[in-house]
Amino acid sequence: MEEFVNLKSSICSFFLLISLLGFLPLLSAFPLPKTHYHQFIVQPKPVKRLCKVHNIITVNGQFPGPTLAVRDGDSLVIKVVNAARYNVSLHWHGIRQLRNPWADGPEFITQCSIKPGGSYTYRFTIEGQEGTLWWHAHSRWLRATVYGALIIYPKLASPHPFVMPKKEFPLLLGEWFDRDPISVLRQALFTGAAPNVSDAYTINGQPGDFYICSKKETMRLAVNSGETILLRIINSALNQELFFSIANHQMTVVAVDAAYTKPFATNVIMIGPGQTTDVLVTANQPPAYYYMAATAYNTAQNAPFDNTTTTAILQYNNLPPQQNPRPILAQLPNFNDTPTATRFTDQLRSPHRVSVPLHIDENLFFTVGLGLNNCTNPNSPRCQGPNGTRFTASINNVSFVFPKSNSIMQAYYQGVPGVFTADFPPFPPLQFDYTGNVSRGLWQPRRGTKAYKLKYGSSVQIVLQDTSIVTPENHPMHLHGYHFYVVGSGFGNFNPRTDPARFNLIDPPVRNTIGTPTGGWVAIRFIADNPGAWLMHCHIDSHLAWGLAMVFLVENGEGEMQSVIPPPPDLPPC
Ligand SMILES: *[C@@H]1O[C@H](CO)[C@@H](O)[C@H](O)[C@H]1NC(C)=O
Ligand SMILES: *[C@@H]1O[C@H](CO)[C@@H](O)[C@H](O)[C@H]1NC(C)=O
Ligand SMILES: *[C@@H]1O[C@H](CO)[C@@H](O)[C@H](O)[C@H]1NC(C)=O
Ligand SMILES: *[C@@H]1O[C@H](CO)[C@@H](O)[C@H](O)[C@H]1NC(C)=O
Ligand SMILES: *[C@@H]1O[C@H](CO)[C@@H](O)[C@H](O)[C@H]1NC(C)=O
Ligand SMILES: *[C@@H]1O[C@H](CO)[C@@H](O)[C@H](O)[C@H]1NC(C)=O
Ligand SMILES: *[C@@H]1O[C@H](CO)[C@@H](O)[C@H](O)[C@H]1NC(C)=O
Ligand SMILES: [Cu+2]
Repeated sequence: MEEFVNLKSSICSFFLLISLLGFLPLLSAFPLPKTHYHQFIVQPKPVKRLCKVHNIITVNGQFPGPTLAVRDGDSLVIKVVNAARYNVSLHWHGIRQLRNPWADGPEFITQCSIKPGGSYTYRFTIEGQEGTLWWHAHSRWLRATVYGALIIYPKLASPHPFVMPKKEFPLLLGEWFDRDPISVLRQALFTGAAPNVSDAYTINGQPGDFYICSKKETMRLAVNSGETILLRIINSALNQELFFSIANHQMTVVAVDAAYTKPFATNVIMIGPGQTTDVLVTANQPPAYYYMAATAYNTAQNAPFDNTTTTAILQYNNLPPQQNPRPILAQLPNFNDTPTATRFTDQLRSPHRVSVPLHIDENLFFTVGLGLNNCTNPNSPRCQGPNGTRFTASINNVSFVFPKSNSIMQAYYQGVPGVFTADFPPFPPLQFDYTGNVSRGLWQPRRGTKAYKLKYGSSVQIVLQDTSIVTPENHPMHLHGYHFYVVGSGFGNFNPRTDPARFNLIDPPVRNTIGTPTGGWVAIRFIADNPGAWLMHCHIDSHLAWGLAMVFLVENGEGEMQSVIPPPPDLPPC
């Protein structure tokens, strides 16, 4: 730690000296990347929400956790100390972690978790990324309360592609359980039924005016009439896609998932767990208080969901005297308004022409969806899913089972057999009418810890196809270690003969998490230029727990800079 401090203070005095001498132009001509040192203590903290005190798991006692703010090119050194009673690991969502899967975080994929009393230092460098990302626990359901924003500013000399407002605010949308979220998961995994839904949504940890005992703490943003602000909206909810809007104000979308977009104006955004959306908002309405609100976009049929609404307040400074400060209500779409969700996502475009891979080496077709496991004794307390079954989920009919005693990356790197197999299927074992009336006999997937190997540098297309098994549903799919181009999407079954002709190969958006439309498909492309073991999974954590995941094993390339770096000495023991 001492060397950190010394290094930091010497860098600081260097900067101080330079600026004192008035050499700022020199500094911006040769911007120096910085290393940011942080200590994250994972610890319980009593927090009162909805009239009750819960001892939640936090980082440094903060909820939401600390915001990390860095520049492109900077490095982060984050010592995570586990002072909680759960195993924990942290994931830096959307950071590419080039050649450095050891810092990615998902437990049993790239590392074993940090045991209570243990610690692990995540070290990584931001390479060519700017915008809004976030970090969260990637172990069981700890991310219900263990999350925070990760903001990457452009390098010193390089401007934003839009006029950067003076004021900016991260808005972390979350989900609050009026009980210990780990026990909610534990109960669901025992009974086989769907987990209890949350009791509130939150904005920066606060439920807002529409919930009991919450009004005093509602999150407020003060704005001056006429000014423009940047909102960095992050969906950190555990299990729910959300609509977000602001009363009487349009939003101009400028980035998603730390990738800039062609700006467009909208009254509402749809944001899935794992995704981020940056919007500009101009305070161009009569001075008053306006609600910012989020509520569920829910596509699963006959399934209970949290149908409450969270709010924060956009409040104008200098209200005229006697102005009634009761906030103006925000308009939100109906819970199942798929046309509005689709209209929003269909508008996303990269700002300019981008270099989409045109020649495809790996043409993958993945069915994603739920399933039901039959029980020998349907009356068992462990079979409380529909008609005495247990819920499951799969990709290409393989329900992913996490290893229990090693991580896939360590097993791969050290050549330890028996942890996983590299035979994940590139297409479903059976062709059927995926979004039609699927015969009940096909609803039970097989279990497996399977990875799919990719050659370094290969160009990959994945068509993610939702199924109607149990229910059609929008699944927000997240790929670790990469971002990808979203080249096309549609409803019904993907047609390989006609649909590719409509792909956007000019200016498709770049993302790290993409919703598979309910009863539809989405196509993504990327170059496999980052060696390592990379999880792809549904970011609805109940689906992840049921097995909606798979792993890409990207092999080392031949060049010196194309191989995974050696694991750090303090990687947690398995
Ligand atoms: C933590 O993980 C280890 C295996 O890595 C397991 O043996 C232990 O029971 C876990 N502890 C808790 C508290 O979950
Ligand atoms: C889930 O909800 C049911 C019904 O409200 C309740 O009995 C049960 O205790 C809840 N589960 C947990 C883990 O709190
Ligand atoms: C929300 O769901 C509850 C039951 O789950 C129901 O009683 C209530 O009417 C619903 N509210 C709205 C606004 O749909
Ligand atoms: C459960 O059984 C009932 C009656 O046989 C049937 O109508 C329903 O579709 C079944 N539900 C599921 C999810 O299989
Ligand atoms: C779905 O197929 C089953 C048998 O294949 C049939 O009994 C059922 O009526 C069909 N349901 C619908 C909605 O078409
Ligand atoms: C599971 O049970 C359902 C209805 O009871 C049956 O239609 C289906 O074929 C069974 N699936 C398997 C894999 O046994
Ligand atoms: C999935 O695999 C199981 C077991 O092999 C089989 O019973 C089922 O029909 C398969 N379902 C699909 C959709 O391929
Ligand atoms: Cu899902």
